Amino acid sequence: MRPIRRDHAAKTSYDAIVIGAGFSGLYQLHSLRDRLGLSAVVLEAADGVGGTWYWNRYPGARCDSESYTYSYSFSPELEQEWEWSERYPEQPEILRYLNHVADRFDLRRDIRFGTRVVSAAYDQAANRWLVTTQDGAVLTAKFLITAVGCLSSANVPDIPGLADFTGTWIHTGNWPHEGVDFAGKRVGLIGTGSTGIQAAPVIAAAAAQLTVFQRTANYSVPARNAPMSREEWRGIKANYAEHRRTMRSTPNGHGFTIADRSVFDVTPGERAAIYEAAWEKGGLQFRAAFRDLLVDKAANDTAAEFIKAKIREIVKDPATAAMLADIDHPYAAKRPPIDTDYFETFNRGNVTLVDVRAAPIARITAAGVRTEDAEYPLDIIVFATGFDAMTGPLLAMDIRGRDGASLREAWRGGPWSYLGLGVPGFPNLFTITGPGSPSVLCNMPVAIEQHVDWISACIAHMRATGLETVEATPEAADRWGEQVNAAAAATLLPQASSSWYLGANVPGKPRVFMPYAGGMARYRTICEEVAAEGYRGMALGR
Ligand code: N01
Repeated sequence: MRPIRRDHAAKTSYDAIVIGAGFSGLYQLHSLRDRLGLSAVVLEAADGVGGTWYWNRYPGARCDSESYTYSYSFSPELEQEWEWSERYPEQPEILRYLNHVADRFDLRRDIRFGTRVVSAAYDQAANRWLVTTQDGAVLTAKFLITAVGCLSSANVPDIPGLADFTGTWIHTGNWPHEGVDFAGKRVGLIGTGSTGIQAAPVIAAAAAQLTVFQRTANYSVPARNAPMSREEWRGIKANYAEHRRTMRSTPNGHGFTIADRSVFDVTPGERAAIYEAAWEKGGLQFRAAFRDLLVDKAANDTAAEFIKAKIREIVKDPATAAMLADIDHPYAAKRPPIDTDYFETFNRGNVTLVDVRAAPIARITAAGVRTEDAEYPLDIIVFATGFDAMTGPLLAMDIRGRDGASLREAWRGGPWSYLGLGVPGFPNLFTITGPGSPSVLCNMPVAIEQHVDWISACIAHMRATGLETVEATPEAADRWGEQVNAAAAATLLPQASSSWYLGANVPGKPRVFMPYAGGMARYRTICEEVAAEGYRGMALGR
């Protein structure tokens, strides 16, 4: 029997409001509505589902998790019916997958598209969240769940003169749906993070000229993307349960485990052979070649040197190679990109690398980009300049908790959260993959499903026991903050001083290491213990 269609235009009161219809919001809606029987609505700014994969349509956009691991695990039927075409899924295919999920679980009828949330305020007397959308509508719910993603607030740097540019400029995170025609164009690409590294080879192949403006040189390992065969899929599908167990048991939620050996357990010759094999295999797995790469600088140096030597070997022009290999941070201390022919791209006759650390961009002119020592005429500028990560998407909304206190104010010194899930002073607000959780340090679907399951179980518990409010206590958030800091300090991650993990890419943003670096498996156990101990660290009210 088909469910009765709800008239969203008339309905304004729900048990739960979810913000965002990406990976998180879709599963959260399914969990609340179809498992717990709650009335729930998803408010989504875009005209379709997909979140990050709806917006990031830039050329070369592809996931760096292996496709069989970049999917939901909650439905064995879904698992069996979907096959990815490549080792790493491309953006259009991921968007197809998420649309398939939305249809398969009949989710669209409870999603309001084209609906941007501007504010949310907790009404203490009524124990309701009042959520206001850009068009002025007000919806209310007992529970408010943010599913806004970690990397959804595009960061366009405030470079003087951008308004004067007579060509076209685009941020990769807001890519036009109709695409961009690079044929015959002089293109400038600003940024060499994961996005710039994915986009550069594809733009170079289409454009007349590509100028890459590099401020911080970056490591990258070949993805070794390839089509996947029916045989491979048969094997994966037959062993999905085992794959999922592996993914849940590792620190990073991927389908591989970290080798249980130190860089210094092996001879230099053996080490070189291990790195060579990992380079040939490709992908993020490179960082799992030894267990101490992310915790011991001397160990990390060996991986860093290996990759730098590869860059010098691949890139023919020695000056360009030197610029690309002049990397100032430990390997994987910034999110490590993987690529398809990134370094090879600099061997093309139509590609130029410009060092904007040596001579920074002074301004954008009507004709292009002017650095402190040269002018680069351009038709198109592509900003691959990243995001106001993790806190940005939450603080883009005016969220107010008890007594009208604002989240922006509460987080003035950096995110203050318990488990990255709940914020003191903001009852019945849950933040999926919020700051303080493993999130971006984990294969995202694994982190997302763990959060959605935990939140859904918490709400089910409240309903079963007649609880009305759940709220992180300040003491628990303080203690968790100490654990987040300690986990980061035990690794080399904070050593990348320009990293978005630290908020360092956004002027004025507090420098706080935001994700929990203690590992997804450990985090999962902590969350399970918290729940088993009656939601330790959370105040529960009737
Ligand atoms: O952004 P970034 P991204 N002048 O912040 C430079 C995920 N992702 O979009 O390092 C000149 O990493 C900046 O330079 P610097 C993934 O988690 C995943 O590439 O600040 N340059 C840097 O080079 C990733 O980490 C996939 O000195 C400026 C670049 O812009 C995250 O998204 C694919 C500048 C920004 O790099 C973000 O990646 C793509 C300026 N004023 C992304 N401002 C997958 O494969 C900034 N830069 C899943």
